[in-house]
Amino acid sequence: RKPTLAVVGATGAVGTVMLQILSQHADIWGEIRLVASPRSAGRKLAVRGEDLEVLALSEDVFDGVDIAMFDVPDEVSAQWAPIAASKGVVVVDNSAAFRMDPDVPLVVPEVNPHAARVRPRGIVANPNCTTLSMIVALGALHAEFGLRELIVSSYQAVSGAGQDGVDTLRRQLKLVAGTDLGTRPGDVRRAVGDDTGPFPEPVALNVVPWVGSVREDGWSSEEMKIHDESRKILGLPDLKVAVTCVRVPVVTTHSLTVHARFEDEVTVARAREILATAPGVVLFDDPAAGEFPTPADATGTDPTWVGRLRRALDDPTALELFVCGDNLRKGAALNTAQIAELVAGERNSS
Ligand code: 11C
Repeated sequence: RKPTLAVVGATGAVGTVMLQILSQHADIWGEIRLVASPRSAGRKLAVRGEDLEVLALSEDVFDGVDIAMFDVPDEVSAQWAPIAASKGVVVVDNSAAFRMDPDVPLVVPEVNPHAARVRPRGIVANPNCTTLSMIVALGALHAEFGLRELIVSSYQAVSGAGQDGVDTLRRQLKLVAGTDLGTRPGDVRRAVGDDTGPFPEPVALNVVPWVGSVREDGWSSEEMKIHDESRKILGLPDLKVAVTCVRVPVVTTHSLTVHARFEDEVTVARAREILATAPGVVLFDDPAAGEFPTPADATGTDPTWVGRLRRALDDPTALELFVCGDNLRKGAALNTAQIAELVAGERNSS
């Protein structure tokens, strides 16, 4: 029997990409059940070329389900993932609710696939989209060189804040397009007014050094996620991670600058070989020919794009790089689907 899959949060921005991915990947699933809040129940959505009716989230929708992919707010996952797991469902959860739970593996199939097999709570967590936008490339470099320290800055797309983030940028762009705004103190802020949506400051014609909510000692929740999740995924509980998260006026694809320090001296030639052959990574790095990754290239694609690879000027053990990853695909829906496929594959291999 082919496994039954539930997609919980099927109508959201990430859920929509999940359904596209299910229609594009090898069809390993038997029944697919689409689930959302009662508000969206009854809608029809296409998956695998078939229109399916969305069911309201309830205990009964998990009857007979083998694996469920959740993309819902943290508090909905916190409540419903354990309910589904108690019915024997393996939950692959894309919220932050369980990522740092020691009894929940945090999995990136290219980096730590083995971790998905040990799941005492019946839940496997999917990392944050910013962590995911860099970790496949860093995992490949770590396997070769042994990572000691990361210093990263993010350039995050507004879709990380959901549809509200995208709508806010579009609204603000209309207000500033074709003007000379950005030339006088406060002019962008006055044009945008209080309409900053999910962001603390205007995001059009601006960069905002804040993502997420306030944590202790001046850190943001997003920065803490990158710090803690990188350590857990790479299995390096003492990894030094310095991170600053920044929102930029880009719709899709998170980018990061990375300074990565390793155990011994590194060469760019060997790093290039590793990145050029690592699954899930594209090396796009020929500045003389105008080639380096940007969100405009990476959006809608699966891999982590890497460019601007250099050895640090003052440290032969460190590399500098620039990475881009589609925050809705590898950053969310794709990695979740890959984990679900990995778990489904255990049935054939055990
Ligand atoms: C953003 N990365 O770009 C965030 C959203 O922990 O999966 C991430 C929410 C999460 O705003």
